[in-house]
Amino acid sequence: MRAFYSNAHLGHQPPEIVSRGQAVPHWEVARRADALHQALVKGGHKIEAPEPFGLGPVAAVHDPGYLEFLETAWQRWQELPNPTPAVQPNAHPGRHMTGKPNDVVGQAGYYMATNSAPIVAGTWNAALAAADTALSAARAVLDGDDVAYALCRPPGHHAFADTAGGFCYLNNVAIAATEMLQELGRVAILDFDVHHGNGTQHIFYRRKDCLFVSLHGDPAEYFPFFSGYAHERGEGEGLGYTVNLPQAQGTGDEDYLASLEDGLAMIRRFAPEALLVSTGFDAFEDDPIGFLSISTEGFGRIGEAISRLGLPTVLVQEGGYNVEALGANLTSFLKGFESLR
Ligand code: SP5
Ligand code: ZN
Repeated sequence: MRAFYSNAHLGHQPPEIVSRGQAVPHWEVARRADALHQALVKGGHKIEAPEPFGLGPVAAVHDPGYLEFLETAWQRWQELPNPTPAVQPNAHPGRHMTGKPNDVVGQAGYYMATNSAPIVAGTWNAALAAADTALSAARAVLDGDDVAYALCRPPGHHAFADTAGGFCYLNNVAIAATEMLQELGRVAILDFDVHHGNGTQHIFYRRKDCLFVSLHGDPAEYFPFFSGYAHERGEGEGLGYTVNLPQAQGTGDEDYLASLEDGLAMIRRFAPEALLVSTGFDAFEDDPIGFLSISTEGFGRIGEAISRLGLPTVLVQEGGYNVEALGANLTSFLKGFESLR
């Protein structure tokens, strides 16, 4: 299997974030990518640097004002009195506020949905490289590979067209899917990260050429809280092309795999020409910010179940925060996936 990885992520070292009113070390750390990379090396996969695709495919998904903010915010923040090394918002528009500020502090609140996506000096380059990584894997599959893996860091599925949030800046899987839709009539995205892929859902919410299926912790009790409910099914022509399968806290392999089969059945019925998978390992039983109880072996069974679709597949890395277990979980997943190829 071809795998894509860029070390540009090393420039993205986010500082502490606030969780439940307390400053805590960020979970989305560079060592995550090292662990995943090592697992790929051990597995004998061919690892390549991504091609640069330029801003075109990124701008096909994201808002121009948002992209300008991401690119310039860190520099503008450094010009504030007593600047901190990271752009982090402290004032967000509420439900009834629609103004659009010029000031970088105001814009941070406008363009960031959470405080957990700080922008540091290397964030923009890292996010662009992660998008290129997903695009390179998509290109490999468009050119005839059966499966390709994109080791993206930072992750992407909480990024909306015009907002960062939840450790994400550019929506890597949405950018790759949009690129594939230039050449294909229909693609599906399956998201098994433990958090609802709220950004991805919103980007495709009104479209019928991209089916979005997500399994995640029940948002009534868990981040991202405000979307991922079963009643969200798409809008307009997109009605019926978004499928949310929320899982109760503590759900383990057996129940999860049964629910996954329901999602896979919908993908079969949709009959896409290719599949993209938002591959997160934070549904793991020992994830530090997890909610579900998937075992390392369970990820192998998830890989096998997805592989049984028999579709050309682009695997895009999302979350997973137990750094010690990440390599084993990726290895198990890929072994399960490749066992049927
Ligand atoms: C890509 C991805 O997996 N993003 C995850 C974003 C989760 N953000 C929530 C962070 C707050 C977690 N606080 C939990 C405290 C547990 N001790
Ligand atoms: Zn996650």
